[in-house]
Amino acid sequence: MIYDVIIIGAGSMGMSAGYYLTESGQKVALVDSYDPPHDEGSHHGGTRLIRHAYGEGGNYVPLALHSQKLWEELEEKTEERIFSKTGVLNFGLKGNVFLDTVQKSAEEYNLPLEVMTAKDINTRWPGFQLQDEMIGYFEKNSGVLFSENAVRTYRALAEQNGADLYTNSRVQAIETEADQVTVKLTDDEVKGKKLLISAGKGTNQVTRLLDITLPITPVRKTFSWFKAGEETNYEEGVFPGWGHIDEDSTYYGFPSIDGTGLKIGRHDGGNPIDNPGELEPFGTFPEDEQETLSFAHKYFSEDIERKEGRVCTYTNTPDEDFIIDYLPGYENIIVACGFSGHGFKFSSGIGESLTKMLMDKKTVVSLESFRLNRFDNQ
Ligand code: PYC
Repeated sequence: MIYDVIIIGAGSMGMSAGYYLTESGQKVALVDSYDPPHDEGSHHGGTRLIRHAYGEGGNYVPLALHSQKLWEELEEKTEERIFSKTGVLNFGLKGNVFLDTVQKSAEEYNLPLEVMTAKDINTRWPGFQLQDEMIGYFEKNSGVLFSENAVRTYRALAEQNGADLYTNSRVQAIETEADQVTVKLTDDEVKGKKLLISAGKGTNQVTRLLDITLPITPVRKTFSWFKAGEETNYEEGVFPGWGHIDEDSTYYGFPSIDGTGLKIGRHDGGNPIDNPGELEPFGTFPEDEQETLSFAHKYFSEDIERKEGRVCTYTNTPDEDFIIDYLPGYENIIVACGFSGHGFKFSSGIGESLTKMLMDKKTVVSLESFRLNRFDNQ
């Protein structure tokens, strides 16, 4: 059997593409080193934020809005829990570039955005204790995505549509011809007309089989769930999703969902991963414990305590923008990687776009800013 498309890496982007491809009648093989959803990629830990007024750049807004629409369609189609409209508050000091970009993005795309003083914020959400000089931008239409549910749902639909999954399968070699790609696995072999490589932190292990190394750095990250004395201040329905940005650090977090506890992670920094197969467990480094707890005590409440900490990965590009492009030298291989810790929210829109690219059709939203040639002169 010759598949229309082989996908190496069936996490957020790969599984979404698997779903949209099979919806379009394509015969698809999905290969993954584990059994998705799993906790070795960038989709676990239950939740991710979706923000529309985008601080990383206004160019992301059309993709964020289109992805939001697709998430809502997925939820309606399956009745699975995919999105919760908690709203998202970005806060920090006035004049911060990220916050200014949030405001400009909202203006450019006419998105509802409430400008709030620290006093407004502390009054509306008593779980915050922000200092007077801080400001916040609240977007009520954004919120929380249930990332593992989403990957599980895409998988179920792709399989119903006839996709074949090769789980717990490692890629050993890739052979290419003009109109065919052969992927050799430990105990199997799959052949397809086109190949999508969306292998997260393992992407360069795959592309190096074709002598190509992409400008991406896998990084070990941590996040934790916390309990507070006044639990009700932090519950979904009361507390928003949020991001805090200042000169030295970026933190993000989620309300407590179904009693899981307030979730907090640090977005910047992390520990570069030398061997993608091995991640040091939570607590290995002193900052795993200290950073988010100090943050919670400073901006939320002194009585907050950690319940549980976990480890995940980001795959960062030098400019923290994504890579979605043809693999240099190949017309039948596309790579989607380098999501730099802010990609999950877009995975519905990116999976749909990858489908269009693989079927030689025009994408709904331009992906021009994610091309590899931006690194040509670096
Ligand atoms: O992009 O908002 C985000 C985000 C939250 C957690 C990791 N990334």
